[in-house]
Amino acid sequence: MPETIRNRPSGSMNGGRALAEMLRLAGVGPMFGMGGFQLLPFYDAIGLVGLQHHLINDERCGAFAADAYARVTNRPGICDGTLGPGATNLLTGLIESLNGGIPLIAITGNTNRAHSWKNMTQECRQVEILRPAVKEVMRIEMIGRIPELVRRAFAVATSGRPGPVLLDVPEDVCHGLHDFAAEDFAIDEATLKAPARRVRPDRAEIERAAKLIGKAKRPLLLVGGGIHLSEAWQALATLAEAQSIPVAHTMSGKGSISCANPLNVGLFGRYSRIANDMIDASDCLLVVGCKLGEIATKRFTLPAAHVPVIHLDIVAEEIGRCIPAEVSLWGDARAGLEDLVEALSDRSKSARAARTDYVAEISPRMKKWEEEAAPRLNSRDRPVHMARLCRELNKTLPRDAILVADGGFAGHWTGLLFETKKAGRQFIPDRGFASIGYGLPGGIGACLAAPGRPVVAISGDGGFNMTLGDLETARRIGCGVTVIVVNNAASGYVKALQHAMMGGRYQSADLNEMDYAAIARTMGCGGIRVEDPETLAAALRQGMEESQRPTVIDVVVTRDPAQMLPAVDNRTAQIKQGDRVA
Ligand SMILES: Cc1ncc(C[n+]2csc(CCOP(=O)(O)OP(=O)(O)O)c2C)c(N)n1
Ligand SMILES: [Mg+2]
Repeated sequence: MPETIRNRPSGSMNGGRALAEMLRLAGVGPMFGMGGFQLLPFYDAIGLVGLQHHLINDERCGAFAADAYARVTNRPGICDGTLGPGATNLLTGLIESLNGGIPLIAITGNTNRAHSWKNMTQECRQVEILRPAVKEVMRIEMIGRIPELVRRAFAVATSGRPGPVLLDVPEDVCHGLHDFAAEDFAIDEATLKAPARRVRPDRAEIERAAKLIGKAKRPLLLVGGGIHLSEAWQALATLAEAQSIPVAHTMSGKGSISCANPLNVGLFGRYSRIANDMIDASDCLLVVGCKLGEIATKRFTLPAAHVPVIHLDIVAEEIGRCIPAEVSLWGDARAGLEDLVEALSDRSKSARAARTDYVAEISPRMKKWEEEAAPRLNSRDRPVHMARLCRELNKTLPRDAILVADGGFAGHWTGLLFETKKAGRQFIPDRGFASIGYGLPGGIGACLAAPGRPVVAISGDGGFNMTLGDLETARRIGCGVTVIVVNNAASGYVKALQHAMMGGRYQSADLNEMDYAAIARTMGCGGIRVEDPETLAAALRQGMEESQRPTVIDVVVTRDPAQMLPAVDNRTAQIKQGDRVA
């Protein structure tokens, strides 16, 4: 074990203390949870060992906050829940992390084993309920094994495709005493951050991929969220620039290269600027850290079957799952991209020369798209047009800002229109599970992960209502997050679909007209209501200047369900019965 780890305790201590000592050794950031009897010794030890923990008003929000913390840092986010309802409330958040490949450790209290299964209060089969929501469950059956199992939790959370781990702690394990030796407390530093270890794809497959790319006239990179987990931004830019290969990205893959990079062709899949057309005309697709799921493939209609696909992924069985791969590169994204750069290095100059006309297409096509979209992007409409809101975010957010986007329209509009100014995970949508309600807690987690950087969260009014109680959390912990509420007084996505597909018969789709800025002010937060798009930039700046308390910017957007769908020109959307448009 590395020498850098010092101050290891020894002697008799309870399980809760041992757990906290291990998390201290791991250098974890702020944790999120709500206490109960079973984990009390752990809570007591948190302050004693100098860790930070924040009471959250809903455990699901704790898991979301930990997930966003992990996305910013690539270090496991930590959340906890007490026996029973505390544990089951974690479920939705854990699935977000599982599907998104996000390293996270959840700690749950469980019943005292001397009395389990005798109608203990709040008891349920929580381990079985949570098992499919995590990468691995570790039930701690012996106090003395706490250090070993915490070590393993970090190893599982940060290795391969990262993911959430559940540490289930029976009451008697948490409260009981054990004599620990100093050397029990050790941790492998490599496992404290994803990726814990990097594995390189097969050399022969790299050569086959290089050959395919080498002879392609119109190769295209399709990049997903794996790029951020692997921190492969530089390797991607080097390959793309050395070989003149444009880059398209999923929502989670935004920031794979800066949106301002001339090789960026934007989002592909359900919504696209020019990327889907580029896919159609491509003769070689290089897919990196992307599962090619429903949205990325427009419900499995992209790409056309004849285009050869090279698929690079850390999960072997993900390769070829949705789209057959001509070449399978099983390994870490950064390592695989570096190997491709090397394998193609003697062909760089000729490749760039051969693809001069190809990459020269990008700028005029992106400009043409922008000109067509300009009336919406610059719209002075009242209520505010979503495209205008996105443009104001692009103009106002500084280079290092983070935008957290809730499920639903907030995510889809910004997925298409938000532009990062540099490479990195600066756009955080919850595309693992796309639950609404991620925006505010995700904003809290991102804020704590990135002190000094402006964090803006964008959420629908429905999603915000779901988690409004945790505005109190943000206020209490002095978190300067700016929360934009896209206020359409509706479960807008549902209403837009009912408009398009059900002949305008609206069922359970309307919300009350509310002023969320006024609610925020009542809760001791900043609150600004925006009805005029010309005042958006000033409101955003004011929100970002507040570093000690949250600001809610309530943006009144269209109530017309015909105008809600997040295509750039939603009037062109052709919806057939049974289709999913958005
Ligand atoms: C927990 C959860 N329930 C239901 C959905 C389905 N859903 C997707 S978008 C949406 C509308 C949410 O309303 P709001 O947050 O106001 O966003 P809007 O579409 O109005 O912008 C719903 C219900 C979901 N994604 N997550
Ligand atoms: Mg809404």
